[in-house]
Amino acid sequence: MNSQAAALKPVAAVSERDMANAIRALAMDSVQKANSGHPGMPMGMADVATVLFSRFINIDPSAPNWPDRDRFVLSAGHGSMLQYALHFLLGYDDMPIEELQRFRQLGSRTAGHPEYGHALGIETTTGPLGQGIATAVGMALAERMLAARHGADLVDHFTYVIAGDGCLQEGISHEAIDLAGHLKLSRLIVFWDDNSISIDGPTSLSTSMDQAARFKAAGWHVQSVDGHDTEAVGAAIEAAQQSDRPSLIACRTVIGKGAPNLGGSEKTHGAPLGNAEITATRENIGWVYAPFEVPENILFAWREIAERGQAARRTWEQRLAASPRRQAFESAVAGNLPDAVSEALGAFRKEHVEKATKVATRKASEMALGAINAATDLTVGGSADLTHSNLTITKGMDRIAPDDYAGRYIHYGIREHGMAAAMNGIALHGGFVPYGGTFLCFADYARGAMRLSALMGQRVIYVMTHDSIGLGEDGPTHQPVEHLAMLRATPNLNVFRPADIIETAECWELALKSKNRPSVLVLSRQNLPMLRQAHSDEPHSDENRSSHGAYILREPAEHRAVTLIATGSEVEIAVAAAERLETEHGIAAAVVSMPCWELFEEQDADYRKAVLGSAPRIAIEAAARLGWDRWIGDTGAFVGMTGFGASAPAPDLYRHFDITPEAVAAAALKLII
Ligand SMILES: Cc1ncc(C[n+]2csc(CCOP(=O)(O)OP(=O)(O)O)c2C)c(N)n1
Ligand SMILES: [Mg+2]
Repeated sequence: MNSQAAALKPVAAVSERDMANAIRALAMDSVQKANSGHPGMPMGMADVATVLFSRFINIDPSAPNWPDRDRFVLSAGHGSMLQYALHFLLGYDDMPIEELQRFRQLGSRTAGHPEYGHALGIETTTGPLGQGIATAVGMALAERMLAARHGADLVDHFTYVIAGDGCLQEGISHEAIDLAGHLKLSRLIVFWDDNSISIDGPTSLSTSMDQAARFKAAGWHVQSVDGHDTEAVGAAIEAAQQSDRPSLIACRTVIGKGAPNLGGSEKTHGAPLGNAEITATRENIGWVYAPFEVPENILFAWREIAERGQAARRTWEQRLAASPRRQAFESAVAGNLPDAVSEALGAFRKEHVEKATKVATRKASEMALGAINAATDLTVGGSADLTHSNLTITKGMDRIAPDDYAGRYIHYGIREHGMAAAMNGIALHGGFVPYGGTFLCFADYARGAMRLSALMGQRVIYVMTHDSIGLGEDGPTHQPVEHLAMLRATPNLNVFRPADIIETAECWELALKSKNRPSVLVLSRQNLPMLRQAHSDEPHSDENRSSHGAYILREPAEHRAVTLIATGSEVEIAVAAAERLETEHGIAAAVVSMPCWELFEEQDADYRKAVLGSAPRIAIEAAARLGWDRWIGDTGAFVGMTGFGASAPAPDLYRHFDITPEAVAAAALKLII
């Protein structure tokens, strides 16, 4: 609690209207001071938010991460001042009034849009419209799954979302509401800020959608209320809580409610109201206080909500202390992998080095997952309808179904974007490590949410198979070319492209251990030989060599004349090229396997220098060149794709696009002779 709270005494009865007007005033004053921001949405939804918080929500600002708290997601993230005003009013320690006065300024906690990690109590980053509601679906699913494992006395909370017209117009909302309706996520309650306004003007400019019918068709419980009628809103929330389905409460509101001249107009969406209109609004709503001043009695009413939450949290803690599930629950929520995972993967690597197992890396991933999922139940898998191509399900994984959340496997349907956002929600909620599969090419469809995994630093693992022209006959629509560059350009995302079964197991271990970073496992459809033993001085070692990002797989006896750097399926080609150069031309070629650029970049300069060497370098990757110049330098060469792929058997395509040992050897000869 911040210091103002302690001295507060009730001085007069406070109405919900007064409480809501505090939000309105703080929103318009902060936006005016920043000369930037969105006052309309917070002013329009102030009444709904007040009813939700004053009568229903269970959160404790003094313990913002209490596991059984209700989750609140401001999907319409441009209305961030609603969230910040709430946090100040509720008394979050890190949200004194000065933070509202620094709205949208460098280093403040009150960023333009709510950002996870910037301030306590922000459950997820929002702003890209539609992400919040789709992330909330993952949170509500995680709640049901955790409750199925640990019981309702430990896990029993709601996920509340405020979504605008924009969130519901975005395509991702369709994926999200379809999945939530199907899975009967009854603890999900969405308030639609139904104000018929977006940036360009009335929503009638671009939509005739009957949203209530759309949600009903997806299996939701749907109500419609006047969003300024606090009794109606309260009754709707009660009914929603009773429903056995996810709920939409369409709240008819006036954007910028309270502003006498601009209210109801798109002009309040994303610009300060201006001093004259702010003065007129103060008069109109009877707010007699100075900018950023909230009278004690109103603050007190808000802080009572926090006290109620604190009491609920304490009762819950008593239940936890007495629960036989305490240890299991705490360890799940902490998200620490048991040592058994690394031990199992170590044994797995040893076994497959010895057997020289030759499989596609997608198959290797399935095999590694078999070991991982047996060693921990933190992992929950899934796929966007490509389970038997991505190979993401392992023995004994029961599926999640409507009314049955005890399983570990989620059929996300053909909804890559919804899957990625749901995985963010599952990771943010806590208790699980989500992984999910699709074809690498469809990373495009998941991109918006993948970017947020990275921005929020969430341990979400993307299993992306069919990673190049090596997928063959499905052709250029399915053959990723530019995707590795796109993923590698994304900050705080580890992109792993393992070359064989050993690297696959190593990369899985690294992904699981990256608690604050998402990972993409880029996997082949075609079989790949085990390379570690045959071409390395040390066949099996306990060391996870992929953890360096890149390492020397083959060091020639002679001083290197050329270094061949490759990832994934092209490491095999590099090795064949090195052998050819040596036997046919007497040229000493080193091979560097580089499964993860990002981790290699993090190694010290000496290690990087030793791996890359001073000889000319050639990079080989069946993808776009973009980015490779970082590693090959001015004097290097690249063997890979220069345009889209084609439809044919994979070996024909490698020949057609000249990604072969012969082509690599020829490039080497050209470089060094
Ligand atoms: C994916 C995405 N596209 C575009 C935007 C830019 N944008 C921010 S708010 C907004 C309009 C939102 O309308 P609505 O949800 O009705 O909000 P209201 O005007 O009612 O506050 C747009 C297009 C965005 N934030 N995210
Ligand atoms: Mg709107």
